[in-house]
This record gives sequence, C-alpha cells and structure tokens, in this order.
Amino acid sequence: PLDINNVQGDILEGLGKKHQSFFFFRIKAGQASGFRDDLRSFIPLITTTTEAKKFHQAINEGKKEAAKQGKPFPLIENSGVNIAFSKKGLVALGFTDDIGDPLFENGMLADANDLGDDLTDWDADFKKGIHGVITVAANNNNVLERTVDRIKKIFRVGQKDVTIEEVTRLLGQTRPGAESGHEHFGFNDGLSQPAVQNVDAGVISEPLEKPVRQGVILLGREGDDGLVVPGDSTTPKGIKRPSWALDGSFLAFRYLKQLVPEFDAFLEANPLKGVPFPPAPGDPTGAELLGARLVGRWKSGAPVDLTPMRDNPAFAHRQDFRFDQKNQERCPFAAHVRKTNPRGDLPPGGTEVRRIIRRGIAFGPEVTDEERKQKRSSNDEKLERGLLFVCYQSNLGNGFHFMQQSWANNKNFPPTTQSDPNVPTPGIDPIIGVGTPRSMVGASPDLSASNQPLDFTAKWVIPRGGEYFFSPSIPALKSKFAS
Ligand code: N7H
Repeated sequence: PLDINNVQGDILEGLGKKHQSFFFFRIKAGQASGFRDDLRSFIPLITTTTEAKKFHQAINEGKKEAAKQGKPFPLIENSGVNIAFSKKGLVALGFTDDIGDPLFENGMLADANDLGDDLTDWDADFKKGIHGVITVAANNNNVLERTVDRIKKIFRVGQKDVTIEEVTRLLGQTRPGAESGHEHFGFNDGLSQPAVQNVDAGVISEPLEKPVRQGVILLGREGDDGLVVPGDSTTPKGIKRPSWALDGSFLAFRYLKQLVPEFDAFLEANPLKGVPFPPAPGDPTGAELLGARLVGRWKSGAPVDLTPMRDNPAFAHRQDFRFDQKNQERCPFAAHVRKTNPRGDLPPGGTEVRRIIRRGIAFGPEVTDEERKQKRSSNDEKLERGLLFVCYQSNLGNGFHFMQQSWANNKNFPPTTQSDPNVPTPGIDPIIGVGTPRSMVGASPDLSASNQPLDFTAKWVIPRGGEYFFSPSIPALKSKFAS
C-alpha cells in the first residue's frame, strides 16, 4: 500500500504558501556526478506529504485557538521544498530508460503547437532546455529567501565547482487581503480538487463522484494507465514504467500571463441582462453576471449551477452539482469549470482519468490605477501578472494536455450536440481556450438569447512558457537520482 511519506508534499497535500519560488535550473555540463552528491544533501530538505499535512493541521488548529481567544492568528513560519526533473534533466543524469509518457519525453515546447500556444509569446528561457525545477514555498518572504539561499549553498552556487545553473526564477505570491486565494481576474481559485482514494480520508470532493484511484495521480498505482501488471511488462496500452517511477507524478507547469484590465473591460462592454429590475441590494451587475458565467463560478467560488443569478459566498466550496447535458441555462457549456470538469455531461466515471490536482499561485502586482483607467495592461514588464499554473497527474495525455487540447480548445466539447441537433455547439473555453471562431454560446441565461454566439475580441490568458516535469518519490530520489 501507498506510504504518503514517500510522496513529495506538493502533489497530494500542497505546500502551505503565501510566497512561492520556482527555480528553473540546468545541471552543469560534466557535473552530473557532483549534482548527484549535492542532491543527497538536498533530499532531507524535501517536504513530504505527511509534513505538509502536519503544517496545515497546525495552521488550522492555531487559527481555531486564536479565534477562541479573540486574537489575530500569527502565521506560522515554515518553508516547503520540492524538486522535479524534465526529460532533458533525466538525460543529463544519465537515465536511459523510458518512463512511458511521450508528452513528457518530448517536452512542452514540442507540444506548444498542439496546446494552441503562440511560440512568439514564449519567454526565451523556456526554450533553453530546462533540466528541473526546485519549488520553495513559505508564508513569509524572509523564510523563503533564507531557504533559497540554503539550497543555493547545497548546489555550490557562486563557487567554482557549482553543479547547477539558474535558467530563470519565477516568484508567485497570493494576492493581498480579501483577494488572497483569488487569481488576478478576481475569482476564488484552487477550490475543486479530486479526492484521492485512501489519502483524502473522509473528504469527498464531489459528493456525486467517487474519489479517484491513486494511480490517476501517482505513477505505478492502481488506475495509472501505465501501471506495470505483474508478470507482464507492458500494460494494456503498451506503456511500461520503470520501477523508479512508482509514486512519482507528472507536473505540468504553465507560465500564464493574464490581461486583467482587458478582461474587465470586455465584461463591462458586454453586460448581460437577466438581472431582475429594479436590482435588489446584492444583485450582480450585468458585467459580474457575465464574468461568473464565463468561469462557471462567481468570484466567491459559488458555482453558478447552484446559484445562477447571484453570488452566495456560503456556497463557495460546494461541489454537489452536476451539469445536465442539454441544458446551459444555469451554466454555459463552455464555462471554464464545465470545460475542465464536465461532471454529468459525461457518463459516470467518464472523467476519472482526466482529473488533475492543481497547485498554482498568482504572480505579479495588482492592477494600477493607470491601467484601470486606460482599460489596458501596461507594457512595463514589472507590471506583468498572471498565474503560475501547476498540476499533477500520472499521464499527461489523459490530464493537462487532453484538457487543454480536446476540451478547452475544442468548440464541440462537451458533446451536447450528439443527442439533439437543436442544441448549439458550445464553443471554446473563454478563459483558456484557443481556436476559431473565438466564441461560445450560452453566455446569457436568457434562453431566447443563449444560442447567440458571444465573440471574444482578444485572448486574456497568454501562455509565456512552461515545461513537463516528473516529481519523483523520495525513495527514488535517494536510490536512483542521488546515487
Ligand atoms: Fe482553471 N479562473 O480564474 O478563471 N479555474 N484557470 N485551469 N481550472 C478554475 O475550482 C483559471 C487553467 C481547471 O473541478 C476556477 O478552483 C484561470 C488551466 C480545472 O470544477 C477558476 C486560469 C487548466 C478546474 C479558474 C486557469 C485549468 C479549474 C474555479 C489561467 C488546465 C476545476 C475554482 C490563467 C488545462 C474544475 C476552482 C472543477 C477551476 C480560473 C487555467 C483547469 C476561477 C484564470 C490551464 C480542472
């Protein structure tokens, strides 16, 4: 059975964080063996799932205790550390066996076209052949920097025999005050995650779905399409996993820039009717209603399927909703959360292998008054903002890649039209979809208007790079990567 002490903490639990640093590195030419030595010293710093769980428990208990005493809760200082490698990194370390995932083997740059990315938007650093990423998370920037410095020392940065070189470093931080936990368009993020069998005990993320089998997230566990069947070295799909892959997970990293003033201006230019008139206190504006319907949740996180006409923060964490194939009155077919988790639109169990665990964090500053006034993002690079998107799965072709290419970018998904020719083609995901036409139907809850396509003038999420990584188990790091 699975021992969660073996699994890096970000995958199944998440690293507690307000700040997060992604240190993208290459192993110096000729330094593979020195790197392995350094990795041995680095491994004790890695946060396991158990440690990450303990940290979250301590925070929850501390908050309860502080609330009882009517005191503000002092954030616990802590840092979380994880590491993952790209295929190029494995090659640099001399690995010769194939892990059994062609998207990982070829890297994200080779996949960019299929994902719909415009490579001219990609930052040159993500074209340089990154070998790995060290993730450091902390609730306090000083703790974060101290941990980063410690890691740099371990890898001898600044010394003649340094074993890694920095390609680039990206820094994420949660947004200030009440926006904490919300991404830059203003929506509560990271809410819906699949529960993993026998890991998230008692938590059922979707009361109407079973927890996913461990192998949907972890390689080599039941439910992994590439699981090695005893006595047979190939799976039904012909994928073979080396033994060091057990309890690792593929990390898809995406550097996503968001054009916030432009997104807001679009909402304001296309307000929806449907809000009762005269409006009652608490009723959304037409722009807010449109925003909620593009995402499928209100800014608080409340699903529009449960509360279609006004936000209700008490519903933020609710997961007990199903979409009903032919109907988009309550939630558009193309809404971001319906595209990326179609729930009842597919047969029961039909989405299990598509589930991913998301661990992203916002980056960049708040929108300035100047940008807001001009309804345009500044060209100043220092004002760039967006999402450092991270997700985990055991199979990239089932998870992230499939979700982006075959769901978000596919105007015919969800497959509502098959059963009834009167139901219109959904269109692309308005948040992350790429495709032509850049439009969707069902933006309006008004049935007479809901078949009218809504055209998007621009893209509001611009992929600026990314990579596919493998996050190995701690035993594999010790016995295979560091020796
Ligand atoms: Fe999405 N957003 O703010 O609009 N996402 N996402 N995402 N996303 C979700 O449940 C957003 C992106 C998924 O189970 C919420 O966490 C933005 C990519 C999945 O119901 C919000 C960006 C991919 C879910 C956003 C972005 C996904 C999900 C609702 C880019 C994968 C869970 C809150 C900048 C290809 C669906 C929540 C479910 C939810 C936003 C990117 C996937 C608010 C702004 C690239 C699987």
